[in-house]
Amino acid sequence: MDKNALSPTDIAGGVDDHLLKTVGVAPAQATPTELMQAVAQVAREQLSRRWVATQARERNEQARRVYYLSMEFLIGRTLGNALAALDLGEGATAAAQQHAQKLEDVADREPDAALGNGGLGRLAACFLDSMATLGLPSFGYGIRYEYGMFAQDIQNGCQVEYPDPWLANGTPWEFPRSGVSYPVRFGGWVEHHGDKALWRNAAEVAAKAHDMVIPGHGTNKVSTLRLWKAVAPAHIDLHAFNTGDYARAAGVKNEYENISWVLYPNDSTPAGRELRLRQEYFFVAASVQDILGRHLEEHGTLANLADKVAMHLNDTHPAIAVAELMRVLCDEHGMAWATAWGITQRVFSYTNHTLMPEALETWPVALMQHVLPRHLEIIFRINQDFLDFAAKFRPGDMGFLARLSLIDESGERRVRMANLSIVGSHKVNGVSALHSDLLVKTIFADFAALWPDRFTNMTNGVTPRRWLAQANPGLAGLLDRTLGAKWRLDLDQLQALRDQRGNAAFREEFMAIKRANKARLAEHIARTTGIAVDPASLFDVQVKRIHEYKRQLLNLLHVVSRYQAILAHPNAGWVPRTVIFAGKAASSYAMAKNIIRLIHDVGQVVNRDPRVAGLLKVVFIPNYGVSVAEVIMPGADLSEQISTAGTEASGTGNMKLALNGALTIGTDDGANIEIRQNVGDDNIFIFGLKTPEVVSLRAAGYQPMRYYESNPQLKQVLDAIAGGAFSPEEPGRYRGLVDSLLWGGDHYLLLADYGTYVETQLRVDALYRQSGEWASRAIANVAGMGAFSSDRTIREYAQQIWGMTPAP
Ligand code: 26Q
Repeated sequence: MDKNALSPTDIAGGVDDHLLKTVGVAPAQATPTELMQAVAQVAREQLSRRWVATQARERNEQARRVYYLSMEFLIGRTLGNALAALDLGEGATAAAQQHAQKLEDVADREPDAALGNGGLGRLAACFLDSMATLGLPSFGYGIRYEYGMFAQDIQNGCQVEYPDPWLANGTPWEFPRSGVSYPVRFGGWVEHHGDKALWRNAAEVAAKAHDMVIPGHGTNKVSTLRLWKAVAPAHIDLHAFNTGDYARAAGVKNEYENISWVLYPNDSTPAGRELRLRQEYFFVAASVQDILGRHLEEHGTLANLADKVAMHLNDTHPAIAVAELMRVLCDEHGMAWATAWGITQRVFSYTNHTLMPEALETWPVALMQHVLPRHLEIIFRINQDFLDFAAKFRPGDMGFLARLSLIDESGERRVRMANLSIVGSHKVNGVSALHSDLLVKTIFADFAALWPDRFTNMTNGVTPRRWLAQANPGLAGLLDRTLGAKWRLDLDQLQALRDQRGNAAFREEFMAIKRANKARLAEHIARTTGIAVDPASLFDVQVKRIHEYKRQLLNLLHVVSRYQAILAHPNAGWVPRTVIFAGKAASSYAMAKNIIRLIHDVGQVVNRDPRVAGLLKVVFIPNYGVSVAEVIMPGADLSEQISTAGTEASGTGNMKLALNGALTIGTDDGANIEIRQNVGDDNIFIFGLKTPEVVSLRAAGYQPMRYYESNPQLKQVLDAIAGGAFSPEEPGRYRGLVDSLLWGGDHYLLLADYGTYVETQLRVDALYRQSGEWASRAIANVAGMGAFSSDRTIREYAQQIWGMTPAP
């Protein structure tokens, strides 16, 4: 494929060369970390070649490009993926062997690039992988956070957060582009001279580009992730510096550079913090300058911008780009407002990732006036034009206009970033069929009435390279032997596995691989929690951010029920289970942190009770992230996707788990519905209220107490938790948590779904006892997951939203 492909000898030689010259150690004495750095350098050189070639080609072709604007890219580790994409895996394995090391241990030394919170950030990383693989001319744009997602430690059962200094030892993967730097301005005021607006800013910071090269698989093409670092302008507070007041000079420098210091956690409610707004504008302003600069270099005019540039908004976090592009086109390039607006709407598209109204991003008008005075003016003008148009659609309907307005006028005036994104885009999408349907029926119904064709669906996907080939080499090997290697680039080929469901030898091999993956996961659990779990037990897995709507607490109610039921009926032939949780709680989200603590407290009691030994274990794996997920996904038997129907936009962990042969127990929510359609009703456990039933139950006046009073099993569970059975040293510890269910309205309807959930878990047991049947259904899950490759998702975006045709 690659005429520059390196032989194993070249690779081993390159590694030794880099150990000596780049890392600075004697090759014979290299530690695993040093070896990791040297192997990375060998890959880096090849990436660099591909980057230069790709850029030259796209420039020559004057290609249309897509720019994916995202505050988050949850990349994880790069080495394993880069070696696979560059076809250097075997050579690197051999090179490591020459140093008496295993490549797996070497790769383990790389820190995760955790520049994201969860699903949205990881989706952006999967999309980059697919854009590169499909050869789509593309850039990701984001922030080079000095500190990524916090590291989670558990102390006495409680989450403790530590900073994530992922750059402390440098990273071999970035290319600092010293020549690519743009000024980004903040604050001040606006002067109007005739019809000209002049923004007199108060402050300015430099945005410096740091690129990560994203290799495509099965192609020499790459994509670029360009991350911006904030750097104080050189002249900053020269006076303090010259008078020897270094502390003050450093303080001023920090005030500028803190913009790219740390990733904001996804709080239960979005924080209205000024620094977050500065972050959003900072990376948008730098990206827009970079994009327009490249366009002008290649085309010499902005008139054809929309023919050559697509900019995608990953949620509303970069929505200020709509106002920024208008500002640059009108104020800096003298374009007429209407012309600029036509271009802007053709350039932008927007993905929404949440239905929950309280999670929609808004900024106080007063804050925006202070930080971005010119942008606020532009937003007001966009709003005026828009409301004039909308008023003709439903004359006299003031409620309609108030809901559509870019400004929320109830209470403290706020800018609605979702409204700005919709008005400024030609396409708006949700991330699963149900979610996209609910968007136009609920939070965006008024916009859908105006512009029905603007709204569409793009069901999420995950990259099979990381989430199957890399994470699960055992299963990947079996697939290669059965189907050939092409499934990596054409995941629909997994369909052929359906024929293997009845093949006893195949089943046996498939389950042997699952057992080995479970043994590996059990080792990870032992190492990180000190708890010994039995790989022969059913591994029941719920891994995701801790959120009330995701209902980790419902899972735990089942665990406690099962514990009590085993005690009551010890000889009922229980299927041994290990219930595995992992996930981070936002630092300010008290209820989420309390749920983590309860999981630990239940574990403390259950795991030490000899009466349930061998039948039930509860573990919480600390510091969930991409690399931990790569160990968990392949080792799961059962995937818990139990959000209240209508709350989980899509989910992507559900896809990773099913792709690795876990059966799903889940609600009729997000992408679970499409997973069911693709794997078949018999191969998934769907339970609980459906979205319309959730709506009508709430409308009828949901009374959680009724379920408590009528279900003795549920009553026993809640009484035990509330009474301190799992916190004997502080019996009242979970009174408040239980009260929030019984008296606080149980907003996410745990008690309403509890009964069917527990029943369904018994059906899971029954199937697991028939190991051949279970294997057949697990295989059916893998076979049905072709549709959930992010390659399919990106093809849809390219064709239906970005106006691009990827190579077939
Ligand atoms: C907002 C304001 C201030 C600070 C942080 C935030 C913030 C940051 C991250 C708000 C939300 C997020 C992340 C949301 C997210 O991950 N949503 C998930 O997106 C996935 C990909 O589409 C879906 O699969 C999940 O269903 C959805 O929850």
